[in-house]
Amino acid sequence: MVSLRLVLSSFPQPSWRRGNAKSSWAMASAIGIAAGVGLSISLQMANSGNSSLFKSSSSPFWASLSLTNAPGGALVEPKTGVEFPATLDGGRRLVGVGLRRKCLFGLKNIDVYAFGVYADEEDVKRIGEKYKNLTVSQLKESKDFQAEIMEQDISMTVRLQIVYSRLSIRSVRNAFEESVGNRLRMFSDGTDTEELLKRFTSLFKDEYKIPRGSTIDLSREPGQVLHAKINGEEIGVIQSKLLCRSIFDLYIGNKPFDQQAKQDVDLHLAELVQSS
Ligand code: DAO
Ligand code: DAO
Repeated sequence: MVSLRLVLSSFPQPSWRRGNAKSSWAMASAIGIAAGVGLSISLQMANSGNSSLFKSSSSPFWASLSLTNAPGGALVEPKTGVEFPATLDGGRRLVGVGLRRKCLFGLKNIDVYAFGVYADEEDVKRIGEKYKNLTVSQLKESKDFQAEIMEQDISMTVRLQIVYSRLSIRSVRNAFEESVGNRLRMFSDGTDTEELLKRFTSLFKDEYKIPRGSTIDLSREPGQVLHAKINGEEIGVIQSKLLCRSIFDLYIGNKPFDQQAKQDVDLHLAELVQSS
């Protein structure tokens, strides 16, 4: 029996994500389809807080993560309905989800991918040790803490789930050269950024296919090593602190793709530090 797990995004979601009309539409149509073919639907109320993964903890961090949760701990990006697991590779915790949109020809915005940001719990706690005297609301605003998360050797992953159905490798390469290329130049201390950019974009082989539903994991591993995987298969590894920083800056830097996602990440990292 297939069970569809859906989130009622219209329920109050103060710190995690706000729902919108689109996800309500998606939910309504999913219900319609499921009813038509006789699937069993179990509706998870967004604020029920009954996640089996998190219910054993009473800390504010886990409590707020369970707001949009389904059994097993998965979380849903509300505008696209894309689901992200609560943990990756054991110790990496989901700390925010968001949406990458792109404006085409100055005319219309397309939803390109939903993303989830994951950080290694132990690494974050280690960095957070010296901020223990701050409250969660002070820590989530701390530029020093944010800069350390960005630059220190903290294992992190951003998972991209493609939602745009006509994505070519060529357009990925172009977008990457623009978004990451700008940041490489901005943060460079004199390193040859063009060479670094080419080294990375040469990993995007023309024969790769990334249809809607594909998963891309970009991970910072110990020693500032960037790993890229498509659907779980490694396509390349590059050691570069500058490249790691430039990629994570897209999601949690000063001009992130999704401002709400960055705020969620800042809050949940702060709660993670204070949750022990
Ligand atoms: O249809 O050619 C087109 C326009 C597509 C724009 C896509 C932007 C790509 C953004 C980066 C995706 C990274 C996985
Ligand atoms: O959204 O502008 C952007 C850049 C996102 C980073 C995309 C990295 C893609 C890495 C692997 C692609 C393989 C085809």
